[in-house]
Amino acid sequence: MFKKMGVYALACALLFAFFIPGIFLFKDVMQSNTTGLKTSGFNTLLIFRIGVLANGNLVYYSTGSAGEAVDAPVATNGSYVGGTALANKIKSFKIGATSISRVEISLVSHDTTFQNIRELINENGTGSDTVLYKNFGALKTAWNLDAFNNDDESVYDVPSTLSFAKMLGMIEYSYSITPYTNLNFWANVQDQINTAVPGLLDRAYLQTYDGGAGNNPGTWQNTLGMKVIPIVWVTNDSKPSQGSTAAQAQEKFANWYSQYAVAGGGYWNDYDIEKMGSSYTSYGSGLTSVFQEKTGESPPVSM
Ligand SMILES: *[C@@H]1O[C@H](CO)[C@@H](O)[C@H](O)[C@H]1NC(C)=O
Ligand SMILES: *[C@@H]1O[C@H](CO)[C@@H](O)[C@H](O)[C@H]1NC(C)=O
Ligand SMILES: *[C@@H]1O[C@H](CO)[C@@H](O)[C@H](O)[C@H]1NC(C)=O
Ligand SMILES: CC(=O)N[C@H]1CO[C@H](CO)[C@@H](O)[C@@H]1O
Repeated sequence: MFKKMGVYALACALLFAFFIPGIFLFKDVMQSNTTGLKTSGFNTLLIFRIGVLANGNLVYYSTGSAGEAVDAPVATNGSYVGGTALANKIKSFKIGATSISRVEISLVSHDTTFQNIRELINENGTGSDTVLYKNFGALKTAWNLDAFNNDDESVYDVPSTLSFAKMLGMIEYSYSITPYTNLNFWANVQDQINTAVPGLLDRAYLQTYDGGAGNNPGTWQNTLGMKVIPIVWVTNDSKPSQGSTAAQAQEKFANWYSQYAVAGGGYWNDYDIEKMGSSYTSYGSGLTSVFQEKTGESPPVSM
């Protein structure tokens, strides 16, 4: 079995049982550096982003190399329609020489996604015969997904958030959040979701840049009642003041780990790493060096 798994995967499995190094995929997964993402020490990829249309159908919205919008319908009327190439690409993240063990899809309120979810649930509920249920089920199967990531930044409707989380739990998604503000809403959601289905909401990523620049991981952990995974924005030419080099990020992670014993760390986002010619290896080791040192595990061996 060890031989089949490969030394690389085995070492990663041992190492990554202890902490969470993640990265958000803002760039179209068909155009980004798959090898860089799989072999730089990350164990979690968050695909940014899936939109929910008013009729419950799902679209993958991302950004191409030249900054162009990439919009691909992926689930329609209960069936996967995103194509084999895209499905194979996403499934490949967890296959072969890789440190990735968890792939999440992120939904954000830059569009009407969370309003649509609220309307769909208010009208037809979350039964297994609804288009919402069937589309999320079809996407999970087609992409071999592990978790759903809630990045609601404006709607903040507790009842539909709870119903939707329970529905995703029925389809066997794990559930995570990526707040930047509104701590009381998220603490309430954490409490209600995990009271209804213990352990369903298992990760809280925390934005520490831009609107969330003032966030203190210790304060969030205390109020949320769970460990957080602070997210840092990599070097970027859109808001340079919000960017961190790999060395600066490493220093932040080290401080947060020693002060608050955070559960890991991560980055926003791969598009900027590639656009700015930065190194996945350096950003990856900004995480592994901090958390691995603390857990006393040896680094993953390369193939
Ligand atoms: C992809 O990332 C790896 C690891 O950082 C790097 O060695 C490689 O040069 C990158 N490939 C491209 C095409 O940029
Ligand atoms: C949606 O799927 C149902 C059941 O598979 C089918 O009866 C219906 O015609 C489909 N509707 C559309 C618009 O494709
Ligand atoms: C609710 O279900 C009915 C019956 O299947 C359907 O006609 C209607 O479009 C659904 N509403 C929404 C918002 O999807
Ligand atoms: C994630 C993000 O907002 N990236 C931005 C970084 O800067 C470039 C250039 O301004 C933008 O095109 C990206 O959208």
